Amino acid sequence: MTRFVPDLEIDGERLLTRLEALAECGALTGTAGCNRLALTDADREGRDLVMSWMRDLGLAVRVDAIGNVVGVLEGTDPGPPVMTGSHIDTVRTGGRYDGCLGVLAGLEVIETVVMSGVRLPRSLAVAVFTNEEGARFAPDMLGSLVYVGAMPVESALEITDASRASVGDELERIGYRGATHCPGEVPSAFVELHIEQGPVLEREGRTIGVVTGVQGISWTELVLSGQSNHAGTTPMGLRRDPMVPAARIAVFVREMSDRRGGSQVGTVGALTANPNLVNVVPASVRMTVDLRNTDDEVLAVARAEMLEYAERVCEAESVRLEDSVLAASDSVRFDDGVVELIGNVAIEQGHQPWKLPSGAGHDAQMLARVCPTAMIFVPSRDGLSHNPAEFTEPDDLVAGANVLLHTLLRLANQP
Ligand code: HGY
Ligand code: MN
Ligand code: MN
Repeated sequence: MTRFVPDLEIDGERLLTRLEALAECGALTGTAGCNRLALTDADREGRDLVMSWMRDLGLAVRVDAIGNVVGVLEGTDPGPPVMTGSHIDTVRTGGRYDGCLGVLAGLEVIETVVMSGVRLPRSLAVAVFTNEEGARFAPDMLGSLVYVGAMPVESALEITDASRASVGDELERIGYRGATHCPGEVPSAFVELHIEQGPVLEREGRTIGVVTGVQGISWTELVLSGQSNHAGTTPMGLRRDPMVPAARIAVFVREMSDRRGGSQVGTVGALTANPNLVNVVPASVRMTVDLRNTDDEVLAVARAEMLEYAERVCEAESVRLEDSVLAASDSVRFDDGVVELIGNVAIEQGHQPWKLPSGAGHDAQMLARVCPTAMIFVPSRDGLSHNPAEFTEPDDLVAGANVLLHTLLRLANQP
């Protein structure tokens, strides 16, 4: 017998306590934030903690070949699960809610169902996807990309970080190179709860955001090679200094994004000189360019314009330019039915939901390739994220988890 129990609510205290406990793994001392880069010891600590909660709940827990962890509460009927989840890896100076809210709220929803004794037709699954951030191993959303079959696991395992450590070796080292096959089981639907990481919900005074899609993302690595030389003895006219075109490119990315307007954003987040010494004209400079836009064609033109400019300024300095793609994901439009369901559930719970696209990348944009998918946002204070001061009001965290609960209950009751 299956029934929809309208009065179920999550245990807010349990959710908030777990968010605090997870934030201790890789805590950035003196801040509220975390450094839990993918596949580091801190990431393992966080994974172990979340897996212990899944096991204590009696879920069937699987670890797949790219380290994705999936906990499943079996339904009464055969068939694919309704899935939720997100990631627990962070950037080096991350906050405590980015990704973690989606994983722990998903676990909380399942625990609420277990404690209620309600048996649902469909299974409920909560996933911890590997390396969503892409901060250590590019591209981002790597675990969910492999889960949906968009990248062979063999290729993903060979990806290396700046110290040449590979994903495969690091998974082995932390004990998360699992046996479960990739691609993973296609869910009947996927819903991800996440902090907005932007200023919109706070500006509009809304608690619940219904996410309509994710913008396109392009990450490019540029390596500019000139000639290292003595800072004091080398006349300016004889220099082949890669730092000069690098600086010009960084300013160009800002000016091009401002000029294009609309949803165009551009960031030079990483720039390293080699040998990076005060009295040496650099031999080379490695830098990254993150461009995003809701329109894939405009994004492609913006990237081409940036590369054309980079070639021009490098040539003027007799500097060699090498460019490579670190990440490229098209924009994604979420499923109208799931978007509508989330909006209806939010309204039933007394909210005035606000529809918006996501500026940040999420695992949901990969799951959207294989099943009906959408996301729920809750506000970020001052729109801040990828910053230890990232903060969302506890009431908003709990409100988002309750909208997730009833969205998943509806989906799990569907034949
Ligand atoms: O870069 C992103 O948007 C995500 O945080 N990985
Ligand atoms: Mn995230
Ligand atoms: Mn992030």
